[in-house]
Amino acid sequence: MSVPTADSITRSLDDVRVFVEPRLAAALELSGEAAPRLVAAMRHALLAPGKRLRPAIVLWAAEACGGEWDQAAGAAVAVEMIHAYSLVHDDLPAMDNDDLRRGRPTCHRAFDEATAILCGDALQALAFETLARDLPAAAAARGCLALARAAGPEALVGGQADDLAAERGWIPDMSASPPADQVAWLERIHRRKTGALFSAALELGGLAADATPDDLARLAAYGRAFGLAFQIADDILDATGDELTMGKRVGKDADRGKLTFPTIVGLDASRARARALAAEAAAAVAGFGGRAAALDALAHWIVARDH
Ligand code: GRG
Repeated sequence: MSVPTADSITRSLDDVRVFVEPRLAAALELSGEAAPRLVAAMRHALLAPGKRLRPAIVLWAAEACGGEWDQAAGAAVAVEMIHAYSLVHDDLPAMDNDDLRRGRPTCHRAFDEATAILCGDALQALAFETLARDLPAAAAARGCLALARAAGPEALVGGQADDLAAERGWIPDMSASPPADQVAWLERIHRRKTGALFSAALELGGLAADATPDDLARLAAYGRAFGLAFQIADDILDATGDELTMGKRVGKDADRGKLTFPTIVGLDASRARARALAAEAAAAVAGFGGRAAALDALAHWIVARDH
């Protein structure tokens, strides 16, 4: 498949936003039992202008497997809720202590710390409610299992906890270890902290479209390569991007002396690895043919983006 232009993937992501954002807003139309300040914080976190990569991946995975976007809409909303919750908690003073997210004040800045904690808690629970309600029963059960694993102690939360442990000196410092060990350690963090949710998004899209085991295996292979490509690109952008385009603080990894791909292997080798992984991801879904055009385009774009 040909390498996409930045314009074509931007248009495809725009289509996803037009489809998914009203559904995100509708998911937050809660009964009067939900506390108004909490709901306002949830709206602030979930409806802020994100790239909506994870919902896009859910919808495009469903499309690759011959499904319709409508079948996968609830799964797309659920994954974005988990992602938004993780960003809110990651930004908290006890974690990264950030002021800017998606070009806006972070949740605890716009509201307060306690409300931001509760906002994350509520988004996480609502994600599973949405998934359980919107998918057919068998797909919902498998989908909840996949999402719970991706969000849990062996993935998102575990990766975050180890990242924090390294930053705070609770585990031995890796900086004196051989570069290959540092890369292996970093990949293990990213596979859990970032990659697992992308993999869950792919699986959920497949499940919503009633994918075959072979199709799910292709999506899983795409997810493994894509997740790492995304993270290497994110590390490169943290080192080279600007705050205005990114909508968040940049250079913070270097400021904290954190291990990143560019600090271990340099910018050129990081770019080469990210491009190789993008090609690997695209190859994994080549068997879907034209139905995986968007996933193919996304893999190439993710390593060439500027935000
Ligand atoms: C607090 C349990 C818990 C986990 C936090 C998501 C996360 C784990 C930390 C965020 C910090 C970070 C830079 C993570 C790696 C890359 C990442 C997830 C970036 C944000 O994703 P994008 O670029 O963001 O898709 P938008 O805002 O466009 O959705």
